[in-house]
Amino acid sequence: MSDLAGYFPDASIMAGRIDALLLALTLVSVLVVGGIMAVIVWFAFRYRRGSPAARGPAPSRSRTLEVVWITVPLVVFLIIFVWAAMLYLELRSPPADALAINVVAKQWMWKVQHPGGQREINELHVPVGRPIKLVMTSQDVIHSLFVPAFRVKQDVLPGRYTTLWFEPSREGEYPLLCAEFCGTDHSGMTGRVVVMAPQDYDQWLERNPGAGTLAQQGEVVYRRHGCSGCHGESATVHAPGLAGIYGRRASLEDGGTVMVDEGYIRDSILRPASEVVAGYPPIMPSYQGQLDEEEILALVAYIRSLADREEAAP
Ligand code: HEC
Ligand SMILES: [Cu+2]
Repeated sequence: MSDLAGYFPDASIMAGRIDALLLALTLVSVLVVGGIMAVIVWFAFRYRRGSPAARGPAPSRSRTLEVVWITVPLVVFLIIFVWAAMLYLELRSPPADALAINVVAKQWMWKVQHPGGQREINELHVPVGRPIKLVMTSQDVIHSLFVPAFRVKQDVLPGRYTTLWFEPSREGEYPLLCAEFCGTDHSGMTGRVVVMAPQDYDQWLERNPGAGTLAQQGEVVYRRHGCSGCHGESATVHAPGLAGIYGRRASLEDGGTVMVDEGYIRDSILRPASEVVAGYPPIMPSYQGQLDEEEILALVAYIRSLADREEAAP
């Protein structure tokens, strides 16, 4: 289905499929409501006062009728359930090659960090035809990022990362909204997504250089806050090396293992005592209150970039 009467342009590869599900659900609901309304009206007319319709005792049971009214709705709703669940799973699993872009929400704006270090506010530039994964967090209250043209919406929470992915299928500009009431200027917390041809996107990146790539910005934070004093190769403290940890499973002191992703690295920095790496003393200080969300995301990008290199963390 295209564009829902021009009101909601459809600009991602998933949009058409989400619309199809919505349309099917609406049709089924209309059929059910319509059927019940028709029977109500018919009964009201047929059994109106003074009508000669038979009013003897109703048949007490009909096995066929019971079987039909149990199985037909069951099958219809199970089909919708499986259909929706499969679509939902796909929407929840970003492709591995997705371009990761960070979003930090705050009252009342969207701050965007690109891997190349480019930053923007209330605007999100993305290339067409490439899966994009947004790693999002909030600096204050709960917000929700909503791009109707892509049919995606995800809550953005303080204290943790949530993700969302989409693949823009059409160039153009589309509204970006906050869909969770977040205070006085909630209604003004809007922006736009600009979907560009890949070569235009590359030019845009070049025209807006940041202070180095996000990973380089993270390295600066890493040195400034003394992480290298413990995690560096020449450190005398017994601390784990950070190269190559991203994307692997870490063994914890309590015997469990955990996937090293953005959320785990964030927790390691802010609440080091909550997940202590097996074989190391719990001496890492908490950086709660010393780093803002953008710096933490830059640190995550830096540690992630170490995964691609062979040598240990500097
Ligand atoms: C005082 C020494 C010290 C400092 C400073 C320090 N760390 Fe750590 N860090 C440790 C130790 C020891 C561990 C392992 C025990 C644990 O998990 O708490 C660790 C664990 C970690 C882990 C989990 C590693 C894994 O293999 O799963 C990450 C990520 C991390 N630190 C990042 C940082 C960052 C980023 C900074 C700077 C903002 C930093 N650390 C500063 C000592 C330190
Ligand atoms: Cu908001």
